[in-house]
Amino acid sequence: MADPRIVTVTGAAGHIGYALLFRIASGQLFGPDVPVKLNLLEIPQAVHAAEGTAMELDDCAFPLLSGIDIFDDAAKAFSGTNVAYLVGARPRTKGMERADLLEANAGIFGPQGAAINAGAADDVRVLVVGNPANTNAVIAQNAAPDVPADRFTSMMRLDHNRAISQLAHKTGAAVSDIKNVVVWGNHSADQYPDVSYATVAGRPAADLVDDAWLSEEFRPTVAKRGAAIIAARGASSAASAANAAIDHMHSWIHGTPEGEWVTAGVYSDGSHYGVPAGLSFGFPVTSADGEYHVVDGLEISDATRAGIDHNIEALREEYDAVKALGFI
Ligand code: NAX
Repeated sequence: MADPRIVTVTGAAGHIGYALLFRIASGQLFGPDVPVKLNLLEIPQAVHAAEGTAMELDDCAFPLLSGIDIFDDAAKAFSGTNVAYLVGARPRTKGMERADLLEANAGIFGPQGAAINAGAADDVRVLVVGNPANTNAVIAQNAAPDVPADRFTSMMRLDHNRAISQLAHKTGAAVSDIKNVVVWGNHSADQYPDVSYATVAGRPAADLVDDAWLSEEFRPTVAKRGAAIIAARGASSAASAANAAIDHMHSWIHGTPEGEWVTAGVYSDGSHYGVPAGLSFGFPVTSADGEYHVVDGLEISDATRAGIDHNIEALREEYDAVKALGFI
């Protein structure tokens, strides 16, 4: 059997952590022949709760789980890490300004990026889930100058999956018949879910749905789905977020099918669709040979252009705020 892959999950005692760890340990990320070692990172107050999760992982007797360690020290938690899920973040609390939120999260994602830089494996892949995910990914990436910038990604896959599902419901098609939706930009209400290139059982989605549905139902439903889940469950998306986190990393490691793309928040090098360098932006991406590649050359309508530009503006404001605070 291969050597164990080391997966570090921050915020391991939280809701998403609870939904994510068991799926990784059961082999859904690397496949049925690859053992996994889990490193759980938590703040000191939550270490005991993480121990409870580790006890349950033990009780599953997963054949592929070679060990679990729990840390409250990022340097130790990221030592030798192949896959890093940065889930734990500082939530926005009442009265908190955006700058306060960015500053609090920079205090988490900066040191974690530095710890990844210092000790992670050469092939480390990072997915930032904790919000504001795109800008937290930028902060972590800037703190890791020796790691290739494109190893830092942010999670847009839940938005992508939500878009697929809404289009499937509307057209009566199976989810598996929907290809090539994309959610441009930011994992926030600013995002631009787009079916311009999507197909439904091989037919252009644009022939099956009208503009009124797209602007009045589809885009707001996808963009505000997180809030709708909170209103219904009384808690934020956890299992669907963990599922998307598995999907994102699975596509990255194992590739995407020929002719199909997914959405990922990836490092912008400034050469795609006018998105400035340095942002972590939701793009259509394919994956091959262990790397994500932005799908280039798509024809961009005026509406999509406006959607992309709106997201550039939103993410650039966050970027500038973090820069002004001295974190990047
Ligand atoms: P929880 O509050 O249940 O768990 C967060 C955990 O992170 C807690 O156990 C906390 O102790 C831990 N934590 C806080 N600071 C830490 C640090 N410095 N190091 C290690 N652990 C730390 O939140 P949960 O529901 O699990 O959500 C986690 C994050 O995912 C939130 O920021 C949330 O907004 C974000 N989400 C992102 C999504 C995306 O698509 N990008 C979708 C789902 C989710 O809303």
